[in-house]
Amino acid sequence: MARPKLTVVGAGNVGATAAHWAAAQELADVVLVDVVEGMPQGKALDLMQARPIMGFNVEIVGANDYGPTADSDVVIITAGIARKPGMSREDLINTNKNIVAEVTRQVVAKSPNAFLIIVSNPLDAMCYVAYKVSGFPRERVMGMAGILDTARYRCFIAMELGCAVEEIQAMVLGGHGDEMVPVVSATNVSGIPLTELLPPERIAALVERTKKGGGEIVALLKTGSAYYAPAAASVQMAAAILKDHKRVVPVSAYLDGEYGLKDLFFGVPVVLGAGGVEKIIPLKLTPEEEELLKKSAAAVAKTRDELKM
Ligand code: TXD
Repeated sequence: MARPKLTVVGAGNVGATAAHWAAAQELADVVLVDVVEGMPQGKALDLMQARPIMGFNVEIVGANDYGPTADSDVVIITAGIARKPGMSREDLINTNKNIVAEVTRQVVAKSPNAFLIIVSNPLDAMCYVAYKVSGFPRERVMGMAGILDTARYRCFIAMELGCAVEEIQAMVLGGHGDEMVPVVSATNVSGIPLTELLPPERIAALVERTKKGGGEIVALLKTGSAYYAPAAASVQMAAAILKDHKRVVPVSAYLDGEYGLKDLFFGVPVVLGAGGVEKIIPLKLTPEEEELLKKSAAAVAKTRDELKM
């Protein structure tokens, strides 16, 4: 039986790291595409040469064209520019809109049945671009943000409590911007509500750090944004689809009335499996959380409108 094919467009920090992790877990054969001549080929060859040492057996190829991507099962799109200190994700909109539109056109011409996982920022708006340009059904177009933001939140809680990260169950919903909503009412530690383990002011501090989690790393790196955790989150989504894991995770999904929102990509809990976004799960929120989610939706809708699509 042929192995599945995963294409990663943009062989920069997130893309190359995603290729690395996908290959290391033998998830699929990997095609790395970038506009920079020789770079994706070089990274692919380097990864191929890591195989005898690390002991994984998949093919990794690099390309500057879409020929080798034909009939991909899943395509992760990371192409575009990343934030530098002082920039918001929204500052990237004009450059990345054109890049994501062009990449999507090329991808769908070769892989009409693929699932698209968008990573480029501003995330929810770039999902909208890929959705419109691809013409794919909404189950097959989604954005990676919620798994990453939730991982940051879980990480900060585990650090605070001095317990294993696996014990923290949580959800960060809404747009992938400063208005994202870590849902405290849905946060527990092995079933114990977080509110029973930490005082409100400590929880508020962890929520705040989560919301600014991407910016904290941009400020430290100075030349770009985070990539290890973003790549890991993207690969988890690809794995959920390729292996029909039916994970219940937050992703940016196209809403058509769910959560009271229409024609908008927004971070919500979904079931992610072989059918892509198989189900959007409604969540009971506190009135305060509802209010925060509304604010986040307004910010995402504003960015979508700036696309003029
Ligand atoms: O949570 C999330 N969704 C995110 C999003 C987390 C981390 C990074 N996030 C965004 O992903 C970030 O704001 C950027 O918009 C993308 C990619 O971030 P990365 O850190 O990987 O940026 P790099 O290292 O600059 O890589 C981008 C690559 C680079 O090699 C370019 O040459 C390439 O994209 N690129 C293209 N490839 C193919 N086709 C076209 N047109 C193209 N244009 C640029």
